[in-house]
Amino acid sequence: MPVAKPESSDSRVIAHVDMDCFYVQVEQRKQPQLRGLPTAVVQYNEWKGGALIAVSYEARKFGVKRSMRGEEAKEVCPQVQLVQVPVARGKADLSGYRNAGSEVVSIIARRGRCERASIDEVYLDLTDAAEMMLADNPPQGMETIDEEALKSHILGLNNEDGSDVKENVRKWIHRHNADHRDKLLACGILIVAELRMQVLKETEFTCSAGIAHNKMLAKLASGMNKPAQQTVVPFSSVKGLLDTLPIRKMKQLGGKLGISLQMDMGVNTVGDLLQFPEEKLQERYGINTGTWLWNIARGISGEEVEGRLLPKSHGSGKTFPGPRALKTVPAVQHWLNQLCEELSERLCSDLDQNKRIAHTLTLHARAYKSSDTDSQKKFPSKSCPLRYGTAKIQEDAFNLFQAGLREYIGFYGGKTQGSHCSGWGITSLSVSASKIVPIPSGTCSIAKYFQGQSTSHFSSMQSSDNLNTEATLSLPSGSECYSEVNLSEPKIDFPKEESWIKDTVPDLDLQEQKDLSSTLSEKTQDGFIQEDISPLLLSGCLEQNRSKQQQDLTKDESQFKSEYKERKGKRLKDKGTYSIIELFKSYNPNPSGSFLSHEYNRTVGGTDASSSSYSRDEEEGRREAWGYNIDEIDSSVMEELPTEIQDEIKSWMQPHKRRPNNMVKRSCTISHYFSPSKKS
Ligand code: DCP
Repeated sequence: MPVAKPESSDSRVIAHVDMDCFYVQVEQRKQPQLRGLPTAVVQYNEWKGGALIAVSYEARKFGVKRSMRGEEAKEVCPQVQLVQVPVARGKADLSGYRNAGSEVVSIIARRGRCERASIDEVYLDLTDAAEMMLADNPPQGMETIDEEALKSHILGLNNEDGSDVKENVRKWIHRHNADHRDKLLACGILIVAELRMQVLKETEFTCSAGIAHNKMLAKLASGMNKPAQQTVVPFSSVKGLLDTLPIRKMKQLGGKLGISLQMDMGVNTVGDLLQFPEEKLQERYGINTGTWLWNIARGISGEEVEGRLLPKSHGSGKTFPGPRALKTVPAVQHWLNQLCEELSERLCSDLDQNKRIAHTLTLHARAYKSSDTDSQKKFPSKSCPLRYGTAKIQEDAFNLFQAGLREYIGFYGGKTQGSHCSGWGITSLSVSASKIVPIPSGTCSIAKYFQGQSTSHFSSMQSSDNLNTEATLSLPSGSECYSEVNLSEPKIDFPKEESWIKDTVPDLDLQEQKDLSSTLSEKTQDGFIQEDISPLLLSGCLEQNRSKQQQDLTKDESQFKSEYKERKGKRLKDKGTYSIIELFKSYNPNPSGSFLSHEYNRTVGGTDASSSSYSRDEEEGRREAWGYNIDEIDSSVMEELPTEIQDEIKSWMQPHKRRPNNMVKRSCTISHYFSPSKKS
């Protein structure tokens, strides 16, 4: 039974905007003396001059390619300027590139629905803007056409007769007898040219663009003429474009499906697909894929521009190729801690700036076994509910790793007694946070969210076997600071049951999977810009999403379900905020251990008791016994808090509001969120 065809998308105007040699441009903006010079950005690993990850167009002319290492690049172009990617926590720090991408997105989004597709590419649905221009000020009647628009490449426009190319473009835009679709594209040409000029003016970055009637064609077109140019695909040129386009160049056909089409069906170009009836393609590849192939052969794609400026997930990953593979549990823990720290930082900034929270923590790894009969076996990805706070994320990620490792090496192979003879190696690690949803603003809601998050999903589990983590670290570089590794627990217990851990990531969609794999190759797809979120819009959103999350759970997650219900029930009954205290505890732990010891024991000590289990008198008495000193609040912690909480704290920090000895009044709402110091 064939699936429904997408509705005709011929009259949409979609642009795909792609930054030119993006990391190079970001570095050249930082160091303007590099502008115009052959330049490349290299990975921080300096072996053979580091791997090139971005190459300027000046350097490309000399034959410098992304696949090269710095030393090779110097051979083909001795004057090439190599700039190292910024480093933090022993890995590439992409935050500067992410933020630069956000600057661009915020400009592009001014003209229509915008979808941030990766760190440096954006889709824009210009249909409304184009229709409006056509109604109010159609290009056909314009006396002058912007120079940048005249430089557009219009596929199918005959420029081979020696005529003036710009003049041909001008005529094409001015055609009164053009059909509606082409008139809309003419508007798209003007709007995108203007946007690209605006991007250059405001950010100093150049970009290239494709303008067509759907996302697929716009994406294909944007890469055709680079840098700083735009390419248009009129409806009449679609067939000509696809007929000769190598099949593997199509999005999603670069992998196994593309290979199968070539090997099994003899399809080398997209045009070759036209010979197969839809049923035949469905028979071979399944109904949906078959129909999708039939559609793309004809340039049909109903995919919508999603209207998403913020990332769907956050990820932090690192690869450990060849001899740098991690071979001991402590080495893995060290790097996991770094990755989790970065992830936690980004989650906090997302919470602060966008009032969004993530629900799922996932660990991915690639591994090998040295004595392996089953070398194809993949390290299983694992996920669990995400708890906020660096220490908790680190703890949970490490537990996920151990669960994955146990499965990977087999139950009894789990005893790795030596630091170098574990028989396995980890060649890449990544942690990601997904299922990110907005939360209702206001301290009460935030408190509600954080409540119930403090108990580890691992802590209540019985252990049945152990991995002995040797105190010796085997880290890839001798320069690492070993003393910072937390090895406080020499023995790591594997939980017996893992029903609360999800295998793989069924809830991540294709884009997110791509995000994660890109993270591993140090190219992330995400980024974010600030967005105003109306409290009204957000109201009730958290609970809705939680309900949805519950629906998504599979049968074997019944334990997590019941834990969730229990916590939810407690949240409804209890307005206390013990868990957010946990969050702060992990930011600002007090070495004396007295910091929040009372609260901490109640939540983490395994009982997961809620405040409702206390009688009112007990509760009042207990509260009276505590206070917190506002001078103890670390200002760096403050900055990471939701703004509402910050405002509340700031108001308490104003001198006229301060109580003697800086003790916060017990009735203040915010006092519930902070670690009290016990009155002596
Ligand atoms: N990137 C990376 N690792 C890769 C590929 C890319 O770190 N394997 C980074 C560096 C790039 C950025 O992502 O600057 C965008 O990648 P693109 O593939 O879009 O390439 P560029 O923007 O560098 O060049 P182009 O002008 O060809 O798009």
